[in-house]
Amino acid sequence: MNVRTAKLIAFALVVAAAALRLPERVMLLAASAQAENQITIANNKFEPQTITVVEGATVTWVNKEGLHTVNADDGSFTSKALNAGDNFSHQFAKAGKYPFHCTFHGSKGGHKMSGTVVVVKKK
Ligand SMILES: [Cu+2]
Repeated sequence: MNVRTAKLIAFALVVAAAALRLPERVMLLAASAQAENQITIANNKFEPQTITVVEGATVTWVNKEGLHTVNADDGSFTSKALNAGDNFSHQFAKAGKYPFHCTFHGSKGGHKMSGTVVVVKKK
């Protein structure tokens, strides 16, 4: 083949590769949007410790290791004991501050393994 044909083929391959990668990028975008309302559980900590979400949002706790619980200090939500790989989700309908803790490694009032979900009104 001549140089011109080779260049055309190379160009077509680049376009095809870019087109094939598109669904992967869309999935990455979707994943990062979801991660916004996510709290990771690892090393006997909630990460982030404080999360701010909008009314109606669902927060998901993802347990990466150990045995933990997610209990609202006021009892408005309680998870079962979560093993590594388990998730827990709760939807927050009303604006307010929702402190929570792990019953095994923390306690009410922000002691040790604990965190806060701050729910703000929709604009
Ligand atoms: Cu714990």
